[in-house]
Amino acid sequence: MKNRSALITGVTGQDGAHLAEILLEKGYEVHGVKRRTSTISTTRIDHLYREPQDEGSRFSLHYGDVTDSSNMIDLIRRIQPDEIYNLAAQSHVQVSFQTPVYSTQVNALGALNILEATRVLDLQNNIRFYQASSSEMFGASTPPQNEDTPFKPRSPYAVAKLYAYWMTINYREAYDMFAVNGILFNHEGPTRGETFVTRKITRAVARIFLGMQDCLYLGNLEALRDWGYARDYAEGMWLMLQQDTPRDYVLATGEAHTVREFVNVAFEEIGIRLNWEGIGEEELGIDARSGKCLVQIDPRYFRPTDVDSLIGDPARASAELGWRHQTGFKEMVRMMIETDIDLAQRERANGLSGP
Ligand code: NAP
Ligand code: G4F
Repeated sequence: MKNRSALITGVTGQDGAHLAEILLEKGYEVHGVKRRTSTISTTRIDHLYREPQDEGSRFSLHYGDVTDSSNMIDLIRRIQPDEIYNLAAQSHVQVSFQTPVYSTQVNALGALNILEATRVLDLQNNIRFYQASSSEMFGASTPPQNEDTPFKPRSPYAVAKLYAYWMTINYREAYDMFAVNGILFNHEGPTRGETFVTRKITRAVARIFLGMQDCLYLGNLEALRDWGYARDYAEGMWLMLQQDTPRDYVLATGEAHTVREFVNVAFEEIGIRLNWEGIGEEELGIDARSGKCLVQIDPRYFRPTDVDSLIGDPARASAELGWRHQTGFKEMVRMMIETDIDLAQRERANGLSGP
């Protein structure tokens, strides 16, 4: 019997790599779309990849870009996957303020290019489509947020994601396509991009522990986020495409912490308790024992408009998908710190950076 097949855009990213691993474990043939980059971008998926000529390999990579509609048509025509997961995005909210047009081309029109490719190929009723929607779309809406909460986006990233969200619904309604939105709250882990706040913190704490860095510079410490573990969320994406009827789902833990709390927990992992002194841009995180300043505010990390508070209500996913996050907040922070200490030790051994 033929294996089920999936096409993943954004396969080199945090979620794409987790999803590819999960689908391969489930017996899928997995096709990933990878952009041409000047430096190697496949470190998260290298362990999954065997040479294409290697018989039995169920994982293939294809060069592509979601902004190239002809490329999307060509890939979908050749692969004819059972499922498409559109995870490709310019996924950094702050960067979207500096690159609003580009972020819209990728995050909004990228999704449309895929949906339209399935339609022009007349495959809209053969392929199930997952769109990586985001809790960032809720923006200024009061928490807890669920599938019925109004959207009040606060960034070019969120506005672009809303376009893709509504297009996904439109293809479901207009063409009877199995097309769904996973509205995912923040999810992290050891393979999270290094410029997102959680990984930036755990990388810095690991390097401070090893004497390779003196201080961590951050922006808004009061932002409240519902942080889960990425691999749990990738399983939820798959579950959404296995249902009898297409529906949109929120995935979240239901528990939230401020950036400041994340910093405190991360430093506790290396035995440091922080005292916070001063206010606003002058606030400092001081090592309670040594008196050393370990955290400072850098206004460059403030956003023109930020999202204050995201706390998800995953009740629908729990009732209909049987989905629940498996990994707790502190366990995830510990996992990230341990991995980043290992990484920093390897960097030091290779002479990549020193005290
Ligand atoms: P990520 O690590 O930044 O990965 C983004 C992926 O998209 C990378 O593989 C990137 O390729 C690829 N990409 C960017 N532009 C592309 C283009 N024009 N064509 C094809 N591929 C392109 O993001 P993530 O955390 O895994 O998130 C996955 C998706 O979920 C994103 O759509 C994100 O917006 C959404 N989301 C994430 C979260 C979260 O908390 N992680 C929450 C809600 C929604 P390169 O490796 O070449 O850069
Ligand atoms: O880690 P962040 O950059 O994630 P953000 O903006 O919540 O976006 C992430 O989650 C979304 C889901 O809600 C995804 F759709 C999106 O793709 C991405 O994965 O920032 C979290 C909070 C913000 O309020 C930010 O202002 O942390 C605050 N923050 C404080 N200092 C910082 C920093 N963020 C970053 N990146 N860097 C800082 O130094």
